[in-house]
Amino acid sequence: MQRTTTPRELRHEAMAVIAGVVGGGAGIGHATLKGLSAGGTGIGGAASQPAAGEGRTHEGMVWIPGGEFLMGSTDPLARVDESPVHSVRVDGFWMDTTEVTIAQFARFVAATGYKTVAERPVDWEAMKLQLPPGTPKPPDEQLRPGSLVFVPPAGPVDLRFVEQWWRWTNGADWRHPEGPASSIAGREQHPVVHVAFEDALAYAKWAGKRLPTEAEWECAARGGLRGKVNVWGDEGVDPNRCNYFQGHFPDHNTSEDGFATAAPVKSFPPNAFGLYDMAGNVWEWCADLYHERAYRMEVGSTDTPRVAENPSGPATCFDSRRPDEKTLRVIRGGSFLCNDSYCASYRPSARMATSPDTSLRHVGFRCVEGGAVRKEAGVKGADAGKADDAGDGDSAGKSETAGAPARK
Ligand SMILES: [Ca+2]
Ligand SMILES: [Ca+2]
Repeated sequence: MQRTTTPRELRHEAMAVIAGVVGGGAGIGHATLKGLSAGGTGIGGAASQPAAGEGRTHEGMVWIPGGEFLMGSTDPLARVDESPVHSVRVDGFWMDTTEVTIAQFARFVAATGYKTVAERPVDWEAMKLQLPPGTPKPPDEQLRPGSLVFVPPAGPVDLRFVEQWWRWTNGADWRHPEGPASSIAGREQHPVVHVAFEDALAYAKWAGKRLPTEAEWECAARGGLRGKVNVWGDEGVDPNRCNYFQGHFPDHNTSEDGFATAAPVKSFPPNAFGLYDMAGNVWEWCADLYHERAYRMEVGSTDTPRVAENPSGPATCFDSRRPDEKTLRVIRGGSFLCNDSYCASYRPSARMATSPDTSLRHVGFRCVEGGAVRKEAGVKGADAGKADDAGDGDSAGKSETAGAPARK
């Protein structure tokens, strides 16, 4: 399996890179954090569709019927954090049919003056608290605003070392996807990228929506198909299905699907629920904290597994590849960089963890509205618009259902 080699750069990891911090590490994340010097590492229910609220039309959204579905996968491509496959029941909800586009995000920024994380200078005082003690402060020019841009290497590289294709780029942000010399002209229908978790939350709040829980996201991606490998069924991926990476990753992209990077939304067929790009194009932020044993904690004893009701993720975060990280959030769906030799994360069950302060060329989001989520830390954090307010302590066993309705 290609378990350890998916890029999950942190903004502060990027700072560690440019700070020249050197050290060892077991997982890609920590290898990156410590200077990139070491790698190694069917919907059944029939919830009725509510009428749109006063003044709301749910334009650009589709109703996702609630019900019970099988979450997770044991397919040969699946990773250990996708197990166990378990029954989950979610209430119905509205979901954006596409990733949030540049045009939509531009309207939000025009209305609010919002500045994304990538557009702000790096707060070294805050960042150094997350780095190994004694990490030297990078030169001031390297604390200027920026983001991580994919730059393909000239030839084949060791896939353990993500710095070979991810480059910290001053001036890269949602208006400048490839760096300061690039622009979004003509790309209004592309998904917005270089958005950190709090940027996605800010947009969602402005739009009167929220980020999906991981369970809602997977339920929606599966489109009512039960236990299938891909959002279209069990057939393998091909260039007509979604925007992913054909060729030899990361140095030679043959772009048989027509797109070397992000594609305009709706460039590929929708799933059975009418949702576009739930496989590939850009990754999508979810509300939940990432925990690699989240499913096992959710279902409790495997002898008498219980059906998870509107789960909102664990109260704490854990990723054994970077065990010091406490605020990692889930991203879903894979991206234009997914390749079978690397991560195959266009599968609806694939999970990935990303630091909330990180923005990347291939990460965006979409929003939901309505539904019901349990009140737990994962969603509380999303609801409060903060990325780091999850409580400490092992959350195993804390999966009691509160039955609280969603914020909206
Ligand atoms: Ca492609
Ligand atoms: Ca996507």
